[in-house]
Amino acid sequence: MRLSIIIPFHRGKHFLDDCLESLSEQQINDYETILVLDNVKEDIDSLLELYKDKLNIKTVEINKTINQKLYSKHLADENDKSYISKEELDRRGSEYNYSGVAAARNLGIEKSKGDYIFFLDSDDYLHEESLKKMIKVIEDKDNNYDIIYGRIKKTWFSKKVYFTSFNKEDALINEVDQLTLTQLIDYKKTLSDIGIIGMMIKREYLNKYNIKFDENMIFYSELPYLISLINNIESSKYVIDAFYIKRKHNNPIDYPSLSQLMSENKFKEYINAYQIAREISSSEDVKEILDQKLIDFYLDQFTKKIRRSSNELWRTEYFKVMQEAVLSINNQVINNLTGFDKRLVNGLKKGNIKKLKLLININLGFKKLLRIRKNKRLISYYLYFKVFSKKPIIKDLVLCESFYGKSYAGNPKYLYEYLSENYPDKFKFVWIIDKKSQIPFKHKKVKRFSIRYAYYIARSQYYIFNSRQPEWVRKRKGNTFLQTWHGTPLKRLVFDQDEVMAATPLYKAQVYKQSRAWDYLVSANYFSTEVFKKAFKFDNRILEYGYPRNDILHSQDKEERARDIKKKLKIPMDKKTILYAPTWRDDEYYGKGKYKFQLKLDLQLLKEKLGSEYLILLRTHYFIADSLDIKGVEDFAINLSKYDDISELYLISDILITDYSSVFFDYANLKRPMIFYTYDLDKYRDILRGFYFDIEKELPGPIVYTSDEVVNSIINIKEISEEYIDKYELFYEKFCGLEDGCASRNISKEVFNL
Ligand code: C2G
Repeated sequence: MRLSIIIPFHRGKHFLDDCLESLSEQQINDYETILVLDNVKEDIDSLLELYKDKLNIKTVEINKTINQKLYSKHLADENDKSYISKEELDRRGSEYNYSGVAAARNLGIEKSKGDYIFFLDSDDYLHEESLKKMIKVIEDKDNNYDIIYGRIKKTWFSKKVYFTSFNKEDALINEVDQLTLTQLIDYKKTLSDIGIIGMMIKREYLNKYNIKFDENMIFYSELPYLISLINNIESSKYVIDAFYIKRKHNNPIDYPSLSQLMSENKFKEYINAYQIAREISSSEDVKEILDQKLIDFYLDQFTKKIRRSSNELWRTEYFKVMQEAVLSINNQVINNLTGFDKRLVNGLKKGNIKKLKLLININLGFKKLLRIRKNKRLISYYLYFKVFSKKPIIKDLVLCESFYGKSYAGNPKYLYEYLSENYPDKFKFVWIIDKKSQIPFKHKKVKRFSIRYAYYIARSQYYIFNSRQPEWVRKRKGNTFLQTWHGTPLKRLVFDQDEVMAATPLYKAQVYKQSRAWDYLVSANYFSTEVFKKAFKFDNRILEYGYPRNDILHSQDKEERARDIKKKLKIPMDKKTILYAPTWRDDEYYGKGKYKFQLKLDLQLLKEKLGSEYLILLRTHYFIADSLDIKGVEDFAINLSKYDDISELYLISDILITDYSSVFFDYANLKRPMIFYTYDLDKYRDILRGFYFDIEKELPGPIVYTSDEVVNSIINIKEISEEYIDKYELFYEKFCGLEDGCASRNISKEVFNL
């Protein structure tokens, strides 16, 4: 047997699927895959069945095996303290639900037969040529390398998504092509990044020096292991184009990575791993690199814990551990430090926690000042925590926000207007809004993240928001948070999303934290209710009364309102109107909340074919930063992307063109025709987002892919509407069935006890 691939597995079947699939694409033969099962709770039988023969998979169950034969062998070797004890194994089983990768990897190696060992993690995957390239190098008789290692690329994405846009040449730009093992260690940002994944090692070499993972460690066993590996190395090689893809985990709630797991012992183990690694290292250069990284850890992370952590251990027990570690490091490393860094390290060495705390405060305060100069928001945060949150909550003060302060619109607008009109003296209102919108009734306006915003977000009793509040906002006793949300979901949300392709990959963890503060969540239909419960892991009160913003679509005077809006927008009354309101694309952005949009509708063509009868109203999503180009069609197209409230635009539109946006669920309340212009359907549905239902079956209008088809659909809109009558009925029943024009009243009554 040439090669043994060692994979420890604890949880995350979807990760493992990608991992095994990537192995099945390797162009190699004569290998075995050792899958070490560490307290696995998921059912992976069918997955294994699929790959078992192809990948020559051998499974080993860690608990069973250690308890049975191997464990007695472990015990027999009493001098060998690196093996896990039965008590420890059981303890870990109950505390973490697993035994740890160190034990799993040792076991995997023991059970394997290959001449070379390759370390692959079950949540990672490989480029199809990686193993072939590595084997070629390790079998090179002229050089006789003991260890070879490839290029690790990090990603948030699944294999399919990652390789869709992968280009080998691009991946190698700015990469050095020679890298010694010492340089590799230096290259890593922190001590915890130093590891052995993606390495191929000769078994002969491991045996010769009896190198094993220290099973006493849960988190950081790779660091000392790697150091003992390289201590005796004579010859190793970097294979730059053997790509190992390491996945970052975007769902630390259900599938935390090792680095995302929390434990009381973690810090001590970190220092312990460093100390062992340093002690056993035979290279002064390596020792110095490790020392430097320990100092970086102290300066970047530990000092913050001393200052802020609510856990006293950081200032007592852990402080001593840190001090002891730093006391024994190379003086040269400390001598090279300058300014505050040097003083902070010396402060630690002296061990006066009071003085050190003062120094840290000055240092971090100074750094903060520099940051405040660049980022004025920090003053607001500071006042929020230090001053405003300490003052009492103001009774009946209601804070409203729609679309992150971008517009006066959505459910909060209609709830606010209902409350203002019907209970004029009961509440005081503050609107978070960044532009100069006209807002009726008595209220105050504040800009998002301003100092006044920080004041009201700390002191309001009620919040009515339709999107997420900032992560740093703390819910106070006495607060009521009404989250109205902003649409019925077609696109998969939060925990139902396999991938988070948008600009904020840690979206799942953020939303989880934010949604814990919501007391009420508004749902427009039973379908949304079921989705929200699961997608947000939401178990507070869900209000099923329809959407307040849809009340006007059922109002008696909607014709009159439409005329007024048209007049205000100077839209000629003799023309029919088409509203084009597409959504945003998760993968096309300049940055958080700033998305690109390219108009794929041929306005020139539409004008030519439809211009005599229609006008088109263009409306981009509030995340879109690009502005639409309507040069040459100004007499046919009106850009209303900046208009506050899309619900008013529904009233004045005879036909809607959209794509995957939730606008169609609302527009359907009017029972007017809809066309779905989904030019990028395959990518959007299968890669970017995923849908909750089969749009081909359920949407109450034609799904089209070209501007020509859009034009044809509009020309034949009468026939098309008739064709879709039945589907429209079903769709209306399912998504608009709860709407009766009284959502604002019903929700207000319940939330505000009216
Ligand atoms: N919207 C708008 N103009 C657009 C698109 C959307 O004004 N061109 C508004 C509508 O009120 C819509 C809301 O923004 O209902 C949400 O937009 P979506 O396109 O559905 O996208 P998203 O913000 O991702 O919300 O559960 C719903 C989902 O979260 C979708």
